[in-house]
Amino acid sequence: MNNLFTIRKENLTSQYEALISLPNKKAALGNGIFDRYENPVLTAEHAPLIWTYDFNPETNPYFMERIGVNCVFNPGAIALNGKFYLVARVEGNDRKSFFAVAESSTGVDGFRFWDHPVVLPETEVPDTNVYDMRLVKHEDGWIYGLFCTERKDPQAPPGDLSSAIAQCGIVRTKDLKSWERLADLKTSSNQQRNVVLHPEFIDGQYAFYTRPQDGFIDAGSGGGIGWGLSHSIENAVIENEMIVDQRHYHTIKEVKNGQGPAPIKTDKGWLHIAHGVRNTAAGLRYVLYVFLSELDRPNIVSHRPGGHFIAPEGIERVGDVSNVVFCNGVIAQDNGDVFIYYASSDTRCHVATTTVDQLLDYAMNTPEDPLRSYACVEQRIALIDRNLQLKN
Ligand code: M1P
Repeated sequence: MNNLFTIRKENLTSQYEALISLPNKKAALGNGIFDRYENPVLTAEHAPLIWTYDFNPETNPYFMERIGVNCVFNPGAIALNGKFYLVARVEGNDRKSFFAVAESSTGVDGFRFWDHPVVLPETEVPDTNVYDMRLVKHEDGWIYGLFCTERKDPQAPPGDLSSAIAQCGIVRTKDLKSWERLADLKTSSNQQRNVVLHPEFIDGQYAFYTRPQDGFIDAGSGGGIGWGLSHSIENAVIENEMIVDQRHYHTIKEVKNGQGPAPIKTDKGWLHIAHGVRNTAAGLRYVLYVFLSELDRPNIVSHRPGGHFIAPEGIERVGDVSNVVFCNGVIAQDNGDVFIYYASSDTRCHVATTTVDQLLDYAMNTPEDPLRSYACVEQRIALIDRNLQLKN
């Protein structure tokens, strides 16, 4: 066996093991709403070396990378039997994404990918690209994964090799190992991304959060977080789609928005984490926001804390698609602890921790966006004056 092969293999293996065993610590004093952590929980470097290198010295004498991984982001999340699982979007150097399961016993560090990525069955019309799985333990007993399936737009004019149609693919599993593909969700919208299954039946039907759009990137005259019901999950069809949370001029969600993970059930209502997008001279800026909806009517919003909940900071601001935070995975434990998995700049995955009580306090006591600078100043002066009174 040649020396170069052995040295590279050994060094890369110990570097990989050091990365996986790196303990993660809470970052210094946060904002009281959630805690960030010092290290990302998953990155391209967390891809097992057996995914990317050929370990045969005969066929790979330089121990050269054969099939690279570009980034690991936008994970769905679920807790099973006391362990934390992320079903991450892994993007190869070839730009195609696939899903892979990473497991941890702490939820904040030690995430290790299983040996094999998810084998996602195709439908009759194969997906070109799949991404952003939302995992939901539904009360029917299945774990569902709703994800975006993207195919070339058949109406694209010749020479246009970018236009795509995004729709919602659906799979289900009991163990995250074998996955049954169901028919894609049917709605009347040209484009559907960020579709999420509500964990409970509503009026005996499956309930979906949707995001109807006119174009692949642009909301056009559509957009907003939608809602619809379907009698079947095997052949899910939404006939009536209503908008639950609209886009709004001069807010963090003026260009588009989308439901994040399935909402968390609390005694005060359903807690939602969503993303909002606005345009800037530097391109689109994605932030996370929170809202609360009624317990019996999850499609009716009761509280809308103004502004962003998490915005990209520091290293999070830089990546393949910079200035983006995106969340499609959250784990709420029975003791009230909440693990929010978010990705930054379509490149890596992070965790933020908080509790259901903190999130409810935030959702119910943060004032709504008053939509005008003058009204924002009034809102802030009211806070200052109350504080000054307490000081005196
Ligand atoms: O690049 C930012 C995000 O863009 C899309 O989200 P949305 O449909 O809301 O614009 C998705 O492709 C998402 O994966 C990506 O992180």
